[in-house]
Amino acid sequence: MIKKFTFGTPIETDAVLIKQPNSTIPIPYLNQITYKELLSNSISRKKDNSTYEEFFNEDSICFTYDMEDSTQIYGLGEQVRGMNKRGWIYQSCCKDNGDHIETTSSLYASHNFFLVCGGKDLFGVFLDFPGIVNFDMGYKKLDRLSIEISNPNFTLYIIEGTSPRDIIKQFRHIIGRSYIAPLWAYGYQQSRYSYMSSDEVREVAKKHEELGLGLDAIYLDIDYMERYKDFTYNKDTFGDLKELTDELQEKNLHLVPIIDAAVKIEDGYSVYEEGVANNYFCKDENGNDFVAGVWPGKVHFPDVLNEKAREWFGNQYQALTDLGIDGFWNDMNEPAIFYSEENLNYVLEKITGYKGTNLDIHSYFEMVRLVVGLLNNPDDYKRFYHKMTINGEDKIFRHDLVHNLYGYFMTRAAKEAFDRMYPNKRLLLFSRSSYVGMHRYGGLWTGDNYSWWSHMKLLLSQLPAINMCGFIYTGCDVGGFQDNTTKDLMMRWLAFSLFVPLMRNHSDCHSDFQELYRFENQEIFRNLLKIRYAMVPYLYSECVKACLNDDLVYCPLAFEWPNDSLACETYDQLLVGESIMIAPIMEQNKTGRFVYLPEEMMQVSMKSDTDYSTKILPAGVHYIHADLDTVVFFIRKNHMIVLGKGVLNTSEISPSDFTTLGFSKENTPLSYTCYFDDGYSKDYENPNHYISYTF
Ligand code: MIG
Repeated sequence: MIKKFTFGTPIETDAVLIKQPNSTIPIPYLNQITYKELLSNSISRKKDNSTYEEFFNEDSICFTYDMEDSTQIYGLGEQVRGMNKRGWIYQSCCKDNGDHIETTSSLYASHNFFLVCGGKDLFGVFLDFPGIVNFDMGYKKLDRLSIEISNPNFTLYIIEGTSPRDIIKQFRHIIGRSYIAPLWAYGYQQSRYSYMSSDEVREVAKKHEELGLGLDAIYLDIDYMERYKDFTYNKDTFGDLKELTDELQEKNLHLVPIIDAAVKIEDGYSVYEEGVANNYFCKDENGNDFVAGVWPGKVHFPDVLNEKAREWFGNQYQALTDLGIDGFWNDMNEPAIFYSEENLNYVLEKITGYKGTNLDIHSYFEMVRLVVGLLNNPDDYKRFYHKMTINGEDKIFRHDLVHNLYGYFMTRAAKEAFDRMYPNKRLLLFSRSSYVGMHRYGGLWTGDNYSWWSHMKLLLSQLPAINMCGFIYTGCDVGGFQDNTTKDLMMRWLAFSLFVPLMRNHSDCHSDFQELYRFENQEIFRNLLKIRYAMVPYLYSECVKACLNDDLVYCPLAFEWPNDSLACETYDQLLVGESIMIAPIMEQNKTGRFVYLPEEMMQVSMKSDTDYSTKILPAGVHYIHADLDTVVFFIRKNHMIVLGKGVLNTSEISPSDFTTLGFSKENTPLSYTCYFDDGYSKDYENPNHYISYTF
């Protein structure tokens, strides 16, 4: 049961595809109060920079909900902290934020859907509003949930159902089918900021081939471009890009270039010139093209919220698809802003004023703050404008009101263009920034994590939340992006990520190279990848089915065993699809960990796709041992999976090789419906794609 409440005149985000009628009843569960009332009824805190209080005012509307001790909150998609979101304040304000730490409030995405369960009430909330929102899940007051909406124009959905999963499915149904990635996107992928030439890319392919390390894709980061200009490539270092993609294609390897949001200002650069000529860039207050600084220096932002500009920007991808490229990652689309020209001039002038003065505790830090504050300054969101056509009428919106739509609409631009260019072929596409609705156009990766054990754990918390908000094709930088990884961390991260659709090793230019062939003892890495490839038939099947059925791939134990208090507090294990539970080892110097089994399960310990053992364990807490060379997972009672072979590329996956593994109690007959298709066409409904297995 979905109830919709419209406030003022909301901006159409296209998040919800199946339109709902307005409810006339009072809003259930939530109390409406003003922002002022909310603050007067809260302990006062020092100004918290990350919550952008300046966006809130007299008009801001808040809703509160009193939580019971047992209330749990799940959702909010890509966010920091644990699986149960209680006890912190989260903000929807897409941000280029490399600090994925506990005291952060917003990362790159804004996913305004959450679920309240565990107490007397069970309901979901989706707030369709593309500007700044706070979700205080018990921060200002331990037992009070508050939704703080900076602007009075928005749509609120309250979703009721029989179970968490039922509510999520209803929500997913109205927001439309999730993007389905091609099969090759489920292979192992290698990235680096940046491979600097075609030959470096060839070297990665060669090393994987020589050492028997499975591989499906290699990534190009910003240095492949000519002076960081989108849709160009550096003729000196990547002059043979077409030959490169041809060579890779012969080995069934894909090349995946990055595209940044901002377009370099440079005479003679066609994207810049066309954008200016047709008014496709965001404007400043005076109607001039808004100037900011990002990688290439001065840039304009394509106004992807505008339909015409979106179509034009999407068409630009053809410069690369024409060269045989069939996958992209969209970056810096929060959008990330190093500086706006206006603010830079202001800061430079201020700084000159410090010259010759005696910088003391106040003035010194004021100066530092000015400089640091250039980056992603929220005031810059008030300095540019979008033009959207609504019911045939052009409307101008200041960026801060629609901020969270930018990455979504950039990715939509690309996907809509791909659908025009390749009506029956799936391309790989994922984005750093996103909003609910973008899940129909591409996947997401979780951005600049660190080579920290805690960031493996962060992914585990994020996976179910990201799924809940519609994103099925997802993953993080395996091994960690920033700082140096270690061999054991990489092994454990792979052992976990082999259950995650996007399994991409990516690292920053300032950190050590971390391709698997850089480490000693290839045997273990080779086997971990073989297990991954053997797992792809199950993983791909579960992911495509989740897209087709509006379902989750990753499910918290609390959703499956709501009356089991220990299961409800198990935040470091996950169900993966219908048959598997994982409990990855996410701490260093451990050869095992405690695992809670809410019911009898079968432990599978794999050293390779062919070398594994199984054992039935009773319900309860167990200390499960797994050396660095071993992947452990659990098959649920009366469930089964399909396993492929430990091949080296997804093109070698063949259903004739599939075997089954299951745990049948007292000879209960088991069955599993596996989805498998050619991996790139779009006739998902074809019944021939379903293979039934029994056990
Ligand atoms: O702020 O293109 O998250 O994956 O390597 C750095 C360079 C810009 C951020 C992306 C990261 C990528 C990097 N980009």
